[in-house]
Amino acid sequence: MSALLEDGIADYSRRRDNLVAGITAFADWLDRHHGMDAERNLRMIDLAEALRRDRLMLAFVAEYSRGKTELINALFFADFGQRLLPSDAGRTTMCPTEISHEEGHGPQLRLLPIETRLRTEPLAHFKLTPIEWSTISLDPDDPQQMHAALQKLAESQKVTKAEAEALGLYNPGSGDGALQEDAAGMVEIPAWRYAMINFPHPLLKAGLCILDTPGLNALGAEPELTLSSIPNAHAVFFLLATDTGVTKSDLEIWQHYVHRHINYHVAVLNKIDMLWDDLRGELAFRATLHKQLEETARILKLPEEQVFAVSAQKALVGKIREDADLITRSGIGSLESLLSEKIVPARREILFQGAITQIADQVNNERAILAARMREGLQSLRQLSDLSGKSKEMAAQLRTNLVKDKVRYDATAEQFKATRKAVQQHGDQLLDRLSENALHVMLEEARAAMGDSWTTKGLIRSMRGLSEQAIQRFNQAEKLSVAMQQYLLTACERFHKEHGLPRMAIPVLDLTSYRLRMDKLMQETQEFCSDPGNLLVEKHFMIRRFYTEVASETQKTFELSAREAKRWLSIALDPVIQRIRDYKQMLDERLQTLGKITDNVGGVQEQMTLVKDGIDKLRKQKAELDEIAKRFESLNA
Ligand SMILES: Nc1nc2c(ncn2[C@@H]2O[C@H](COP(=O)(O)OP(=O)(O)OP(=O)(O)O)[C@@H](O)[C@H]2O)c(=O)[nH]1
Ligand SMILES: [Mg+2]
Repeated sequence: MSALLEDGIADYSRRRDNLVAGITAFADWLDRHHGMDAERNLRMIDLAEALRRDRLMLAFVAEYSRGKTELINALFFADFGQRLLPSDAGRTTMCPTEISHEEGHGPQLRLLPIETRLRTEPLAHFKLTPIEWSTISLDPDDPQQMHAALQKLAESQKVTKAEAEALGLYNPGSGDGALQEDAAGMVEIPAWRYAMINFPHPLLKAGLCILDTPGLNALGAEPELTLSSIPNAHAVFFLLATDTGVTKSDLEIWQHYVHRHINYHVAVLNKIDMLWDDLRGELAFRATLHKQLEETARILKLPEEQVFAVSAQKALVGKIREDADLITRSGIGSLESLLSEKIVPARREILFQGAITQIADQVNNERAILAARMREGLQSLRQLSDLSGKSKEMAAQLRTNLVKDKVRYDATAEQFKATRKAVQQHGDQLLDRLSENALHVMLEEARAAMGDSWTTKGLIRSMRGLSEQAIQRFNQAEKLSVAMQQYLLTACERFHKEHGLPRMAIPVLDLTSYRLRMDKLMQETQEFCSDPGNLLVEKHFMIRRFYTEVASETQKTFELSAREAKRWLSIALDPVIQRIRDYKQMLDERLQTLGKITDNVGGVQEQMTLVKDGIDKLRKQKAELDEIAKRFESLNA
């Protein structure tokens, strides 16, 4: 593994660990000073856990035989001194392969049998059902054993045309590498539908997850890849080969599955070693390569900086033989820096921004609350010192004024109950819009509308209907989210303007990324539905699968947005309510103090000591919190 890439990933995991440590420190602080707030504490643990489990998904997408697997071998697995994942001429990787590290499992290869395609459950369901998979242990100390076990990824089997059709895998004449009938009337199909490799490589342990995909036809056959895995990957490497240039099916993959991708994507022109020619020399090579890079950028409509030239094979060989010149010449360094300097940091940015805004907002809120309480304490102290040596009437006058303030404040606090109720009602409605149940009803209705026949036309109609209804529901949820945030902001503003409470930072609930995901999914569905090719009766199987995946992806998006909304509801109100209560308590305490003085129960000095002690305690709490805040600031640097 290159030092650069290793550093990039190490830095990423170090920062992530620091962030987790910061969150834990804050949770601990809350626990000590706010007593047992179990729910809030659990939320912190959740957040820390989510960060620890965060994955950076990198997908390799291309037509078959462009060198995806070879590049993955060269980038990540050259240390094993051999070609670990099977890469060979012709179609090799038969099924999508996810490579990552999950704690709690030993190194292993899990394979989902192709026959599961006969069933209607989406792939996501199988991923959660270990019993459906074949598992083979991997021994990282024995590269031979690993190599042999991983050959399974290239396994295929021969079935009759009818069987292939039933599995939705027979699609004569569409694109390169389509599964064809042989002389005996048999079709060669993949033995496995999906593979997951769990492996303790440092990069994978640091949260990198790699998705190796098969070529065009296999891509289309598994809608989860095209509707979910690829669009949701953090970065996509799209591969081309110098010897084939940009073919029709390369372009189809690019346009359909990669280019519209909102996340980061680059094109990698592989196999540049095929242009190396000792007789023509370096200059001629550079000129040819330059021309091909320009051409690629033009066809793909991509800035030239986003087109990389490498030789995955020579990079792998160079690394295994420790031949520095060959490694340099292979161009692999450019992709390694891209990963360590751009992709990993960009992901870190997003991850940190999300977590830091969540936690830093809360830390700052606590700091603001402490600062306000300290200010109020000092104010009481000043008032008390003004009173010392003065008449009791003066204290009585102060008390009368304070009672008036308190009455006004209590009225506003009472009104806040209505705000709280409105926010909660909006929240409930919002969650209802996005609830699993609501979606289930929608799906059932759609299913009933199309009847038991699952006819192509019926499916298309119901898919359109489903997508329209889903987007409508999402819109309603988004509107509710805006309204409930506005309610809370207005109420807080009132406390600030009318009673001088400091302005509070209200956390923001932003559903934009989910709306983009919905929009894209809907666009995808509409395009699929209006493609006349998909109306053919034989496509019935594909449509049904697509429908299942659209439903499952919509469900996922609803679920994730609902989770965000729930989280917001559970964190946005508490600090405001607490602040309102704190202020009320402060007013009560002051009234009590003044009462004691006017009633001759306590001396001014005695009261001042009490207030001073209170301020000291707050100061200590604040110092601890400042330390925690500093940790977050250093993370942001
Ligand atoms: N000359 C040369 N051959 C390469 C290079 N990279 C890959 N190959 C060869 O190209 C063939 C296909 O490589 P794979 O890595 O299997 O390609 P793939 O894109 O994973 O193909 P599928 O798994 O079938 O989708 C293999 O024989 C590789 O050795 C390269 O940089 N130069
Ligand atoms: Mg491959």
